Amino acid sequence: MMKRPLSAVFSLLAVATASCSAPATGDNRSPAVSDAANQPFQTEEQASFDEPWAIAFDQGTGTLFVTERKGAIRFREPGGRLGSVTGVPKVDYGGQGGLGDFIFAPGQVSSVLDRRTVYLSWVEAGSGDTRGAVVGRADMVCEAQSSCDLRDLKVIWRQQPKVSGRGHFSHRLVFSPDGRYLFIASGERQKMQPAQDPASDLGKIIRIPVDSTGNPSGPAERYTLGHRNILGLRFDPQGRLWELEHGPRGGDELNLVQPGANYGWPLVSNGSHYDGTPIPDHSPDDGFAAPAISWNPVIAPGDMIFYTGDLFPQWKGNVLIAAMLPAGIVRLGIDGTAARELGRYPTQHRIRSIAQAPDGSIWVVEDGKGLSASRLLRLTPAGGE
Ligand SMILES: [Ca+2]
Repeated sequence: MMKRPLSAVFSLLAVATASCSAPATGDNRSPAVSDAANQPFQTEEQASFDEPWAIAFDQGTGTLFVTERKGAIRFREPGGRLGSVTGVPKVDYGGQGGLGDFIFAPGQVSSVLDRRTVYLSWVEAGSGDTRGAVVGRADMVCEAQSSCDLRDLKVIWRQQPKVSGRGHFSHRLVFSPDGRYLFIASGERQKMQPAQDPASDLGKIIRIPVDSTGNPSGPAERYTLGHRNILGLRFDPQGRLWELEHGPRGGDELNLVQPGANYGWPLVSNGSHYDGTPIPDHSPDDGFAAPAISWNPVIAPGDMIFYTGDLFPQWKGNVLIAAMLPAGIVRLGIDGTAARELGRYPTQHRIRSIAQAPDGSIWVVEDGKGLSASRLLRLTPAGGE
C-alpha cells in the first residue's frame, strides 16, 4: 500500500507540467518522487491519433501500430511516415468499446514488414441491446507503400454471454513467451457477480492453446476468475504472467496470475463501491488471491510493460504503468511476488498505452478524443541518449 505522506507529495506534483521550470520541490530523501521539472526522460511528439487504445511495435522493423477505438489501425514507420491498415472488422463503438488490442504472434522478427500473423480484439454487437468482446486472428500483408491489409480474418474467441452496457470489456491480449498460449483479459462488463460464476466469461482471464501456425489447437479455458476490468496483461522477464485491473472507488490492483486462482471481485476489494458502500478488503485468510500492490486513491491504469531495454538501465525489470488519474507513468519494482512503487512521473495528459521500442526507448500514447488530445510520444533519458 502507498504511504499517505507520499500521496500528498504526488498530488502536488501532478499539477506541474513538463515545461515547468520551477525549482524541484520533491522530497529528495525519497527515490519514489520525481517531479515534473526534473523528469528522468525527455519527450518528443511523433504523431497523433484519434482515441488510440493500443500501441504495439513490430520488433523486426520498429514500425509502431496503433488502434483507434472507432475502428482504425494505423502505423508509423521508423522514419516517421504514417500508414494505415485495411480489412479491419466493423466494431461496435461507444462508451468504453470499439477497437481494442493489437498484438503480433511471437517470433516474427524479419527486417522486412511483408507479412505477419496478428491478433486483435474489438467489441461486437449481439441481439437486442447487447454486445461483447471478440478476438480475431489475421494475416497482415504489407505490399503497398504505407498500407497493410488484414486477410483471412477469423474470430477465434467470443466473450459469452453478450450483455447490455458499454463498459469493462478489458480485451487485452498477450502470448506466453513460448508461443503456445494466447491469453485474453475478459472484463466483467460492469455486471459484478458474473466474475464469480465459473460458467461465464465475464471477469475472467481466458487461455487458448495455439499451434505453430497461430491457430487455436483446443478450446478456450477460463484460467482465473474474480476480475473486474483488466487493462494491463503482460509476462515478466522470468515468464510469469501479471495483470493490472481497475478497482471501483479505490482498489486498483496488480496481481500475479496463477492458474485457477480467484482474485475476489466483487466479494473483496481494497476499494469501495462508487456510492460509498464498503467492500471487505483483501485479507490473508479469505481464500482469494491478494494483490501484489493496490492503490487507494486509484491510478486508473491503461496499460503496462515490463521494461527490459538498455536505454534506461536503472529501470530494467521494472513495471511501467500508463496511468490516467492522476495522469502520468507509475514505476514499480518487483521483488518475488511483491511489488512496490518506485516512482511517479506526472504528464500533461492521461496516458492510455505504453510500449517499448526495439531501441529501448519508451513510447506512450495519450488518451483522448481528437488528434490534439492524443499524442504519440517517444521517451528517452533526460539530457540525451
Ligand atoms: Ca482482487
